[in-house]
Amino acid sequence: TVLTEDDRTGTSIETLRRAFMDNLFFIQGRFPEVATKNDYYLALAYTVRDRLLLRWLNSAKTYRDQESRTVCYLSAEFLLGPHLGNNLINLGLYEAVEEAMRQTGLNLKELLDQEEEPGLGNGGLGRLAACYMDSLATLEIPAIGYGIRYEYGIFDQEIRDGWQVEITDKWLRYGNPWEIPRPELILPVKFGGHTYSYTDDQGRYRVIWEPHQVVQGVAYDTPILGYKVNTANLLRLWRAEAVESFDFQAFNTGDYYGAVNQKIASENITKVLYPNDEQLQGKELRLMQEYFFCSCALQDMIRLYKQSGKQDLSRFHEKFTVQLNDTHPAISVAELMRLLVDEHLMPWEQAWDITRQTFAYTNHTLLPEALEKWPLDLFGSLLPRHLQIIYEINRRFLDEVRLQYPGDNDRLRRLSIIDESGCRYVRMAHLAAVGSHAINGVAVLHSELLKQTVLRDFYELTPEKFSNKTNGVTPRRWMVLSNPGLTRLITERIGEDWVKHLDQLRQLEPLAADAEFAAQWRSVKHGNKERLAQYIRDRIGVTVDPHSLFSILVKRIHEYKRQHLCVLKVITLYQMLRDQPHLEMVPQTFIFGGKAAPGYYMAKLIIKFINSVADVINRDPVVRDRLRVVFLPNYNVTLGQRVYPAADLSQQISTAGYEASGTGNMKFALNGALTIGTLDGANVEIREAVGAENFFLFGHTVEQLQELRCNGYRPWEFANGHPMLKRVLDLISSGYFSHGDTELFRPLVEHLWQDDRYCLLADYQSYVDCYQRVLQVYQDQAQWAKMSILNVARMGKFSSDRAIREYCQDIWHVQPVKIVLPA
Ligand code: 26Q
Repeated sequence: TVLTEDDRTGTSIETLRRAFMDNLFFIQGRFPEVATKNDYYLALAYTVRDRLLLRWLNSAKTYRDQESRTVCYLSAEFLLGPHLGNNLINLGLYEAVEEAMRQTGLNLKELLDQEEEPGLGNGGLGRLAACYMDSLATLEIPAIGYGIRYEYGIFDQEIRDGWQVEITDKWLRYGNPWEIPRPELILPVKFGGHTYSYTDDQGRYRVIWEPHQVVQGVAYDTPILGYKVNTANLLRLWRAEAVESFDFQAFNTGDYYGAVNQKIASENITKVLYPNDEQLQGKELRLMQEYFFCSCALQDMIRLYKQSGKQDLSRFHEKFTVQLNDTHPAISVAELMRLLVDEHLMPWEQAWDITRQTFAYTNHTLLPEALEKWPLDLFGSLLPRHLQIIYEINRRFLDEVRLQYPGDNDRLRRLSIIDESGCRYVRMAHLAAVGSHAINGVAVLHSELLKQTVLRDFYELTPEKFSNKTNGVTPRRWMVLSNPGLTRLITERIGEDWVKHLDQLRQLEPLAADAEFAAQWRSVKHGNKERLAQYIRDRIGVTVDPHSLFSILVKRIHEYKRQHLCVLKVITLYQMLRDQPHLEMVPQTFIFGGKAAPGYYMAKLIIKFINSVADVINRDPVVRDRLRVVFLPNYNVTLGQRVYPAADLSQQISTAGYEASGTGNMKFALNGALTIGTLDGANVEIREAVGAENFFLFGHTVEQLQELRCNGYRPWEFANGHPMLKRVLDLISSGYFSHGDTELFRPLVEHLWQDDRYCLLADYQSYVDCYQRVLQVYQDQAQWAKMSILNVARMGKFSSDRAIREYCQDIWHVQPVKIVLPA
């Protein structure tokens, strides 16, 4: 049978090997003697891609024939991570390809390392979109992800002299074998200019938008394969180009330079990902990015709808359901209205009905400074027609509110899509809320706070729209691919069903009391820690002991996430060792990683702070082997895959009420780390799931913080009241970690002392006490292993499959569609 297998679709080791050599020769144009690792990587990627395309084309054809209802996930970010390993896992070809490479004298792991990850996102929100695409395909749900094909993704981070330095991410420099450009699939997007209205010959009021500039969106398609199914969905990312007529115009007007400038301006729209998370920047180019991809997505959906033979758009919402990943694509609400009313001549009321039934909105933040709002003049000059449409949406909306709450002008002001409290703004969350039939938060606590704070008035108006959809992560990438040791151990005991039905992990519960299993469990963890230790040695030249407790804090750097609280704890330990050089202490390794937004001064200072403290501690002979501190540069998906499996302790220490959900917390716990955390975001639900006795809880609750603040929070009282805390702060201020420089960290300490918006000092004592309990338990390795096993056994809820099932049932109302490959 091997000989009759097709080179492009066959899956035997023999065929894979032949196809691989073929691709090396005919696609890379290389013979083995001169091939580089990258040539080999690409030859393998193309081999895998062929198998993907078979499934993808069959999926597309099936969806088209069956006119399947389709989920469109609109997101400004998709943080996919490397494709090759994941696709091998999902195709079920990992072992076969590993063997085929071995027979060719190559090492699959080395080839996997060649792939430059597509960093088309900042952090949690973008990674969530990627996990959801994986689950949609695995659950065989027809879906399209729409987003932006940034030429430069999130910057690469280097650490020089302890400071973050940003390097541009040229992820496309060696080509991208996973995408298929669609140069013939181009759509026009207008910007600026003005509108005029007239009454057409049928007596209809019509508005024409005469733009100042037109760019075109070009589609780039990436297949997203489900796990051991034939479903491969579409991720369609848009790149901005100058319109076709550009060359022609240049020729005609003779203004060659001006025309080339125009071309560059067009292409700038999708040049670079904005590297800020959780803090808004009201930049024109950002608004252009948002509108650009939303317009392309909606035009594409209308095109697909019409392709299926229907001309009249009255059932658009039956064909498509659109999820808005935060407010970044919220302009879609106005854009769909514009397309339906202006371009397809639909009456306003009908268009509004369709629009509301089409969209649903996920909120990811409560931070006031992260809520998107656009200055009215900027908005109006870029999108004049949309501003008119938004005014009209708002006028009709506020009329309804007035009926329900006569005379309540304050409520009108609070609900209005236009913020008129000072400078006037368009509030994107309000636009999303008014234009959607469903609104959700991303963890139980967050959804509750959403209803009490940011969207309170909307909740009072339409409580039936609100629900919670607790985030989840894909076990394929975050367990099977990244932690093969644990995967093998689990599968040996309970079979392989758990990969698709993560609740099955519960079968591990009885094994928590099994000494032999626990020993194997610990040995898997130890192997993972050894590999991370090796990486740390290679990468930053610090030696860490894999027998020490690996305590890990990796995520974007932000004051509310409180990386510096952990540093205060580290300094506390250090202080104890200096006080009592012979103190017996559990050896500990603190590992940090994360990027700071380039313009976020405090976050960058925190990185410098971590590195400076690490420098002093790692050099000081007094600590001997009891304490190590490491900052891993350039934390990204690839590095996450190394880090989660090696963690003993997961640090989830944000101020209660600030972390909408967190998803790293889930990845850690699924890989057997125990959590030290606050009652924030999904921590609350993780603790509930694994059992309070298997979770290290500390810190003020949301309610306690509220009370603390009501009574006037005075951080200095906490500092003065705790001798150790005061000593720690004084040591920092003394310049001990900054070569005697008493200025360097002054802003940090001063800020804590005076203001401490995120209440580090209020939670310090509780954190330190809790840590003592952690160390106590860690000394009992059997107990620790038992808790670790129970954590994994009870984490099934946090699969993104569960989350996607909930979205499908409650919001999208879509059914799976089986894909069958032709015999
Ligand atoms: C907005 C306007 C202009 C420029 C950038 C942005 C921007 C970009 C990214 C604003 C926010 C983000 C990202 C937010 C984010 O990642 N939020 C996280 O979402 C996760 C998934 O729901 C949650 O688990 C985290 O708690 C939340 O912080």
